[in-house]
Amino acid sequence: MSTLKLGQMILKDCDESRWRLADYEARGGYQVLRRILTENWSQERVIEEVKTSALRGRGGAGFPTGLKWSFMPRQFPGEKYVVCNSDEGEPGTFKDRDILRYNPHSVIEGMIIAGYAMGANRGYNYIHGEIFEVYERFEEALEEARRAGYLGENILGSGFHFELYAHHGYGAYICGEETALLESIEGKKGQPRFKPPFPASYGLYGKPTTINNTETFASVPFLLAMGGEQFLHLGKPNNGGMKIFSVSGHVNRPGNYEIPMGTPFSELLELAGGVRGGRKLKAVIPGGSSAPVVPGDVMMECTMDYDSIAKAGSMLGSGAVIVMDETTCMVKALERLSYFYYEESCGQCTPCREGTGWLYRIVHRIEHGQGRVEDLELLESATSNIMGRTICALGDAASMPVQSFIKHFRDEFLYHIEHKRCLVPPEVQWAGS
Ligand code: L3W
Ligand code: SF4
Repeated sequence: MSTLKLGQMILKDCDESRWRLADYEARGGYQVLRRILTENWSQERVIEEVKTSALRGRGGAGFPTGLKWSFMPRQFPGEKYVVCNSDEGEPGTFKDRDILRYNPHSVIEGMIIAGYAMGANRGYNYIHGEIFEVYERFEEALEEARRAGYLGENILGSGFHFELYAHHGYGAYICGEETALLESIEGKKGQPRFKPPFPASYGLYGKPTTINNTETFASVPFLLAMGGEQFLHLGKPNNGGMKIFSVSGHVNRPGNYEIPMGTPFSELLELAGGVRGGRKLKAVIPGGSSAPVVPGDVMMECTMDYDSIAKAGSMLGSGAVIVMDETTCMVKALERLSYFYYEESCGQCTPCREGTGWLYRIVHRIEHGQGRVEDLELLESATSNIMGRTICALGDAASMPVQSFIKHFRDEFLYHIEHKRCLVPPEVQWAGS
């Protein structure tokens, strides 16, 4: 069953039968690349348009794309790389696989343009290890692009050359962290590096590298076709363009919805068919499992953009919206999430390796009727000893759900500890699938 429910830009007019090169070209695909190359645009002009558009990184951090591109030392004499992060593995995320499934050429065109703008001639797309069919499709799309002269030597007679390779991961969540991803492409164990140096100065094989998310690259041809200014106005100031939201959990129509940045959450919920069974909205995780949970009533006042969600104390992240209704046991939901981070820690630094295990075991015992009154304080202290003391963001990502679940649903945790059972009767409970 298709998870694509509404496409307005990248996923517009796309489906299982319309992903090939001819379909993309019929929708205007590769026209922007052709214009840039035949009109001999300067690298600065491309980067300025991307800056004007206020396109922000769609992988989680929301870092301004144009600014990131401007960090690349374009005059660096050796090899430089452009890398696409398609290692989508966080609970709740499922948008990048739909882009690669239904519009792989938008990613390819975006990466070629990025290579041109930053003076890089080689790119890699790192695809998550549990979506083999998407990897195979991307390989087919690459072959189509090569045959049509969009990839390889002397692209469209311009003298510019760019080669692009697909790389298959093996399903470790940590390989979605940008420097672990680079290690993995290099054939090493996928463990994050210390930053700085950032990949812009020391990236793949130690060379300047720019890494963007799949949706970020796929947005580039569209923003350049309409112009940075118009792309910006699709959304809100500082939050340009459209964004794909992957809505899952207790809604009637889970799936991917591509809508303007700044759309009220209530409208997105309505598009997704509303809360299942007409029940009350209890809570929402608005940006993938590492984003803090937001109570339902607060979320109903938010718009779907980086700034509004940050004001509500959370993160838009990669746009994976997990909806929970009143039947959700928040302790059980947190137990699931904590297990994920414990399982996926790469083990390199002590606070994360040991701490994620602590978090999981404490939440597990609360859920299973063996919690102690001092456990909530212990959880709070463990998270503050993890946050900011690790090499990569996984330590923070494991801690933020714990802190926010306790902050907003403390009574429910206390009830579990006191009564050794859940506030929500087990027969109506749901804690994710
Ligand atoms: C050069 C500087 N470059 C920053 C670059 C940096 C990176 C980007 C953002 O984590 C988050 C994480 C997850 N000179 C620079 C610079 N950069 N300063 O800008 O950097 P950063 O460190 O803020 O973020 P990150 O390490 O990329 C990403 C969160 O996203 N997340 C994860 C979602 C997971 C998925 C998935 O499974 N697909 O999307 C969701 O919220 O927790 O905080 O490129 O190099 N001075
Ligand atoms: Fe590995 Fe966790 Fe340290 Fe990240 S924070 S490097 S996942 S041990």
